[in-house]
Amino acid sequence: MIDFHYAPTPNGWKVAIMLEETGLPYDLKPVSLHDGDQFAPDFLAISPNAKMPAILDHAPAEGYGTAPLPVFESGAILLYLAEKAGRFAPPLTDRRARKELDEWLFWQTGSQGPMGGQLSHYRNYAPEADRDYGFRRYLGEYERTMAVLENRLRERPYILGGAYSIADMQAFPWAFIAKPLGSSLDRFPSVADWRGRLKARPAVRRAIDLMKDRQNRGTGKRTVENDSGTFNQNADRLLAAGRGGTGA
Ligand SMILES: N[C@@H](CCC(=O)N[C@@H](CS)C(=O)NCC(=O)O)C(=O)O
Repeated sequence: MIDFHYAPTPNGWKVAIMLEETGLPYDLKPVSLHDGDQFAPDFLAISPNAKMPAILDHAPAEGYGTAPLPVFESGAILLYLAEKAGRFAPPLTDRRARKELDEWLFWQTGSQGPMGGQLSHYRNYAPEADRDYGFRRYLGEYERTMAVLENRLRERPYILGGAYSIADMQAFPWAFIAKPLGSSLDRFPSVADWRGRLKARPAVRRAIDLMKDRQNRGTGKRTVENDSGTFNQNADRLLAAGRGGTGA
C-alpha cells in the first residue's frame, strides 16, 4: 500500500492523476498546509522540502528493498510510480524518448510549476496593495511557458508524441487552472484541446475532485494577511526542524 500525502492543489493533482490512472492502491493522508502539517517531523522525514505531494510506499517496487520507501517531488514520484506500474513512460531502453521525458519533467518542475505558483500567489494571496507588479511579471512568465507547451503540442497530441504519459500528468494541472490564475488559453488552442482531452479522462476527473471541498478558495480563504505561516516563510522553521529526509 502507498501512503499518499496530499492536499487538493495543482501539485497534489499530478500524483493523484497517476495513482488513479494506474489503479495502484493508495491510502490518502490529507496534509493540512494551513495547519502546518508539512512541518511535522514524520512528514519532513518523507519530504524534507516541507511540501506535498509525497508518498511512502510500504511495498516498494522491485530492486528498492523491503523497507518502506519515501519519495518527494512530484516528478520523482511520477517516475517511480511509472516504473512500479510499468506504464505511462517510455521504456528505459528507448534512450531518446527517456531523454525527452526527463526534459519535460524538468521543464515543468523548473519553469511551468514555479511560474504558475508565483502567479497564483500574486493573483490570489498577496496583499491587494502589493499585487500589481508581481501579477504582471508572473502572468508574462506563465504565459511564456504556455507558449512553449503550445508549440510542443501543435504537432503532437501529447507532450511525448502519440502516447499519453507522466509528462502530460505533470503539466496538466497548471494549464487546467489558467482561468483562475487570471490568464486564458485563448492564444493557446493546442493546449486548450489537450487540456480538454485530459480533463475528459475519468481518472483525471477523479483526481481533480479528490478532497475538492478542502480547496483554498471562496469564503474563509487563507491569504498572506491571515496565514503568514504558509505564505510568508523563511529559513527558521526548517532549520529548527533539522530534518533532511531519509536515505544515504
Ligand atoms: N516542485 C514541487 C512543488 C510542491 C509544492 O509547491 N507544494 C505546495 C502546495 S501546491 C506545498 O506543499 N506548500 C506548502 C508550503 O509551502 O508550506 C512538486 O512538484 O512536488
